[in-house]
Amino acid sequence: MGSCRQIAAQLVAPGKGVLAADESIATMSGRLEKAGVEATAENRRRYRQLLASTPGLADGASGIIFCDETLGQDFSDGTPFAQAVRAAGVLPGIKVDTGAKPCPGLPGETVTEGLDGLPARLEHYAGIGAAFAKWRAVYVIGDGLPSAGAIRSNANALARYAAACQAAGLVPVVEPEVLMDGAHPIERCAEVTAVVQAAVREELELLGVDLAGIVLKPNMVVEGKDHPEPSSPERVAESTVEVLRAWPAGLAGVAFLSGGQPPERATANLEAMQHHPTPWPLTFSFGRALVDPALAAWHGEPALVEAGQAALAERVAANAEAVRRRAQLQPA
Ligand code: 5MM
Repeated sequence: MGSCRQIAAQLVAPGKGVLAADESIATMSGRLEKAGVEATAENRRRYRQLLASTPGLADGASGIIFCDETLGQDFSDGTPFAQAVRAAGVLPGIKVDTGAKPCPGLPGETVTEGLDGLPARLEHYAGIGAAFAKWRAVYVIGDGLPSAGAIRSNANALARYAAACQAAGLVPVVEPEVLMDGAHPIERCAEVTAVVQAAVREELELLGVDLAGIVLKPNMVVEGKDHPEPSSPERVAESTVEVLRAWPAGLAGVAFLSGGQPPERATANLEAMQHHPTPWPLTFSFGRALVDPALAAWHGEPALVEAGQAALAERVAANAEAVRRRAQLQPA
């Protein structure tokens, strides 16, 4: 447990956040094709190498999350991904869920799967160098949704995953994501996020998960993406922190997902969070808000690897700068 606490603290260390580059093969393939890149295993590998070998990545990134395919791949020089990023000062993580799947009894909702055989997979991932893991549960806001069944089932799976990770010496990143899909106001997102997180807390407690050895990866509290009026960063920060206050001071830290927000908005919201004194650090574990500009700049061209890396470096630096504001606003 001691090492989980230490690694969790490293992941949310002041001025750093986590890069989520763990899109499943299907999601990554779709994003490559949209960028005009053929969706092959080799192109997915080249793209992840571009991200992971970005010069200076460790200045703002404490960790990088991969999917199973990438963790089994090597850099072009033959160095396995996990070793290559460790050598660059970044902790490798692994997405261990097998996806959000439709669930009988819960029409229109999903329960995230991946518990079968999990302890053996965790042992394997730890053996090849992973320091932490990630599991994402997804909740939709709709008429009567999310249902109590989806909230409870996903919370239970997240807790079972987290307990298994800590038993294997891997830090669990616990990701309950309330989606931005819909036209709901920010208040509805706050209400749902609070209920979802309360269930996750209860299940974590029931399974004896050490909160000082996990990183919570929640959504920011924002209005639905079809809502006519975007909330200000100050409003998002206030609403998000208010919901998070239910977590005990012992939690290692919070690293937000970006959820489809434009990169600059996610950064502005993250910066606004730093104005609120909290017992735990508030940082980033963004996927799209960090990598979308890099993928667009590279779009598969070998001559544009540096341009892609520059785009990623720019977003990582902006978010690291946002979280560094905390030290100025709240001197220890
Ligand atoms: C990077 O995408 C992750 C995996 O997605 P799929 O398994 O659905 O392909 C995803 O879990 C991601 O880590 C989080 O959603 C955070 O990413 P965003 O883009 O929301 O910041």
